[in-house]
Amino acid sequence: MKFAKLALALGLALGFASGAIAQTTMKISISVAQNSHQGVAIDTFAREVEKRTNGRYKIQTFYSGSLGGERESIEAVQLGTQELAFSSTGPVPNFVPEARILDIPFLFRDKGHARAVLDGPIGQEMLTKFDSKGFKALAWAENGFRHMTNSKRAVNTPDDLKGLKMRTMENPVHVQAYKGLGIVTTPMAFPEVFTALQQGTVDGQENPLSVIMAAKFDQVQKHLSLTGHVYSPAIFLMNKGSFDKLSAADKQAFIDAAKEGTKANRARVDEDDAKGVADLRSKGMQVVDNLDKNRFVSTLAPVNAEFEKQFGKANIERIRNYK
Ligand code: EAX
Repeated sequence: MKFAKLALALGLALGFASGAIAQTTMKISISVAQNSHQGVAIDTFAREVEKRTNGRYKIQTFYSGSLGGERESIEAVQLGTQELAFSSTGPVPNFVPEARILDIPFLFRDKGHARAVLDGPIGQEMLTKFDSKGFKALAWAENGFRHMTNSKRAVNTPDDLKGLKMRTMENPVHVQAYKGLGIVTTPMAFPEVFTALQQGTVDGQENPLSVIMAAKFDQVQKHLSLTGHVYSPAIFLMNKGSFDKLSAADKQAFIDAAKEGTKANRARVDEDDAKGVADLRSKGMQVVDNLDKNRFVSTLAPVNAEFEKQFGKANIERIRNYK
């Protein structure tokens, strides 16, 4: 026992002397709670970075918007006051306009389609668009298919959305589309949403089941409609300067750690999607799970024509038809 302690002390002393355990600490943040698909993403990432760099890099994790909302976190990463952030693509187009195309409603058939596009050439090429804006985009991950909730009425058809005041993400594509559905849009950072719903500043909001559960929106929203109107990607972002300072091996370690984070994140989204409706019903929400999506798609036809002009029909088709 004594010997072990002595050996440990000696080892530590030598380690310090040779600088072998010099440690750099970096921050990563999310806007939702730790017990969520995003929490497992950054917790896994932090663990894997430490493991893969033999503890030379330590990742401090921040949850629930404690360092600010997603736009603020991305800004901080761009400036370098925070090394890393994990975010939905909500505010991303304000930094990297090329990413707008991913937030078009009814673009992806299902999660398998979205994951294949993001992991394939289209998604991987888009990751490189972040470089010139001060970011290293380490990997795509997932926020999930978004569904609508509100405190006023059951939403069965697009007509039921007319005049509903809904919080939206600070995302120009969402705002344009939701206006096309007759929604009164109120862009707002996520950390303010619960209070806005509670106080009735807005009637509703839209988010994946993972977020609705993690944020306990069932406490302030009565109706949920499984609109699945848009797929919400997520992304691991790092300050470009911080990334460039890493050795080649450490760069790879960070990228691989992010990929592990994505695996854990997607598995949790699948779990949440499987149990979400039953869970939210048991907490008192009234759920419309059989709406006719085609009616929403056709209501959005004029907006979609606009998107085809803005982003190029061929670019949209390339994503739609990706197998
Ligand atoms: O990233 O702002 C949003 O609605 C996001 O979906 C949420 O913060 C999770």
